[in-house]
Amino acid sequence: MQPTKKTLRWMYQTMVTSRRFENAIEKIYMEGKAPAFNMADGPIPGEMHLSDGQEPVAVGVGAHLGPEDIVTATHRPHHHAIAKGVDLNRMAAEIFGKATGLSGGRGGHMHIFDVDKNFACSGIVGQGMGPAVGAALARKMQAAPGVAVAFIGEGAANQGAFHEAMNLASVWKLPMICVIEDNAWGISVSKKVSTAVAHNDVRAASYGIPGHYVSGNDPWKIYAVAGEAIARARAGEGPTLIEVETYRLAGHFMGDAEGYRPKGEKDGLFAKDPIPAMRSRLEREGIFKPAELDALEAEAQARVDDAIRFARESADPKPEDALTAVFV
Ligand SMILES: Cc1ncc(C[n+]2csc(CCOP(=O)(O)OP(=O)(O)O)c2C)c(N)n1
Repeated sequence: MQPTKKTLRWMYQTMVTSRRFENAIEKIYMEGKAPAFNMADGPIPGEMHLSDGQEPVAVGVGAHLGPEDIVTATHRPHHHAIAKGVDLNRMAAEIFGKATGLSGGRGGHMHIFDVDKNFACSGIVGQGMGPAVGAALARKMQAAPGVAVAFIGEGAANQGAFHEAMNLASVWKLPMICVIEDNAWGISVSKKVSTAVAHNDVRAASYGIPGHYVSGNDPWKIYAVAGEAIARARAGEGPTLIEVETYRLAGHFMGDAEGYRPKGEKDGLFAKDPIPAMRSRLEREGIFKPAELDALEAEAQARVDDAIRFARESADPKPEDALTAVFV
């Protein structure tokens, strides 16, 4: 299964939008956080986990998803949210803690919820597995169209919730896909010392379902493997487990000194940055001319600038609204 030119345009532009958005967030996040790094200061309070380098996973899978499909993501959710079509202005406002944010500024960057787009994420590692299985079960019981995709990190695959959810998804033959983003690190802990198997796709055997490992952070390969798994789920044939090798170009969160990285690792990862790599393949194969790609990038930047402006100019939540939407 190969992406069409139209799909490739969307994939490339979505990757660039995600990266430019994060570049902007990264800069603004540091405002007001010097000389002492206090997470609560500045226009973007709280922790910040960037997904730079992991964009191919979001677009390779997201290219197969429609509005009826559900995505549960992680504490590193921006690329997934953008690929699922979450409103960028309201997402930016949520990250800034503004009243116009998706949750009125209550959630922040790790809690991007968009009911209209069937998108959710959580700061709790492995949390999205249960809701993805629940959503897939609901679709099946209601004979409604739609698959559920749970994105998790490779660290989360050692969580109990992962195993319980995969087992039930298989027993009930649910339209669910688990996509593990293997960026090699769970905070500062290397996968090599935390995980008993080299690649988590082999764990699919424990649930009697297909498992696939995709190397190289390659958008084309991810697209092909995800397409097969999603078609299988739509056909009522049950879940699939996919692990994708990807790269975390940033620290675990902003403020991470990354002293645990072996010397030279980052340089090696930046040399494999998937965005310039995709651009050069698109040019080399004559799929897009450089000027067309420049135009796609300019459009992505304009969209990001607009979202940041919207977030900055939005009002803070009012103290008297603090208890709205709090269930007691
Ligand atoms: C249940 C739970 N345990 C621990 C944490 C603290 N924590 C936050 S991120 C993280 C590492 C996650 O690693 P991984 O799943 O590989 O995702 P990545 O950060 O690499 O995207 C941990 C342990 C948490 N948020 N939730």
